[in-house]
Amino acid sequence: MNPTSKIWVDGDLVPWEEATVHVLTHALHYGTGVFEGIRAYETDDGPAVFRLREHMDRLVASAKAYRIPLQLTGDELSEAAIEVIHANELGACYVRPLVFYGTGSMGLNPAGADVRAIIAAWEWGSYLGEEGVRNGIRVATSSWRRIDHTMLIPNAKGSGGYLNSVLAKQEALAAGYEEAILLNSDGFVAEGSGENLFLVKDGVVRTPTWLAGALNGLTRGTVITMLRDEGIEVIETNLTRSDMYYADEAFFTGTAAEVTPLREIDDRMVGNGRPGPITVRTQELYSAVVTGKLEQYRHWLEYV
Ligand code: PPE
Repeated sequence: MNPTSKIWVDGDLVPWEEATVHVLTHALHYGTGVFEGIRAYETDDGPAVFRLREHMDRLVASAKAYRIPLQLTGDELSEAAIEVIHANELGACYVRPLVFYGTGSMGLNPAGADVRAIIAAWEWGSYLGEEGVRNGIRVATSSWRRIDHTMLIPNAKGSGGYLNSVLAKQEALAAGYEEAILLNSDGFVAEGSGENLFLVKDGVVRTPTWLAGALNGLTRGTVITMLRDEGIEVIETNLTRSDMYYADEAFFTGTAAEVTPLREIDDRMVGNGRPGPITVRTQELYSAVVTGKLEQYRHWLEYV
């Protein structure tokens, strides 16, 4: 990771190396934070952040769900993100806001700890590798099940919840795969460790509903809208492990991962092992949308 010059910390732009926290930060001990992942892209009219306001609204909603009294609005956070991109003279980049309990309280009850907010931005290439974006990645079903609605809040991006994703990711990498797919506690497919999953069978696209415990991904929503606008049928439904083995095509979506094809699932080739036509079309459309090439989706871009 290449450091940039400034990070926004509680309203001020501070030098990268000075953006530090105390070791008794509540979130460090108990995972009491919520975060976002946002990307900006180069367009013909300069850099633009993709669905900035929706990401910040989700951050505010995550904070509310975990009862973190965040005093900033979606608008204020959006402005701050733009400020960070400007300050670092970034074009295409990844933006990481984090809201967390700081110091002032130890023990599980965070009351008394200050609520902190930071926004960092840096250049971040392909999350699952250039090669993966072109030719697809090899994934495996995790032995870890996705956190569910009875334990945590799967639709919130809560820091502590990501220990679940980290376990799944480490397990997949240690076994020689590039990414994990997590089933939920009922055995239905939930999502990747940091991506939503789509399967294509006989020209129809299917993806788990958010009730399966998947994050209600903004990229997922973007892809569903784009594909439906193209006249391709997209169904949100429960999916099983065997649905993955019978799929003609499979791909992940996420802000970081964008649209990444899967070429093998649990050592079974997906289709003919090459990214299929709907996957490739989805990649093309997504890249056109985020770079402002398609007029009808330009309202999703916030120009820097
Ligand atoms: N599921 C999970 C568990 C998840 O973390 C992400 C985003 C998604 C689905 C896709 O959501 P969306 O970005 O709104 O389409 N994961 C973020 C963090 C990745 C990381 O390693 O950190 C991201 O893509 O920015």
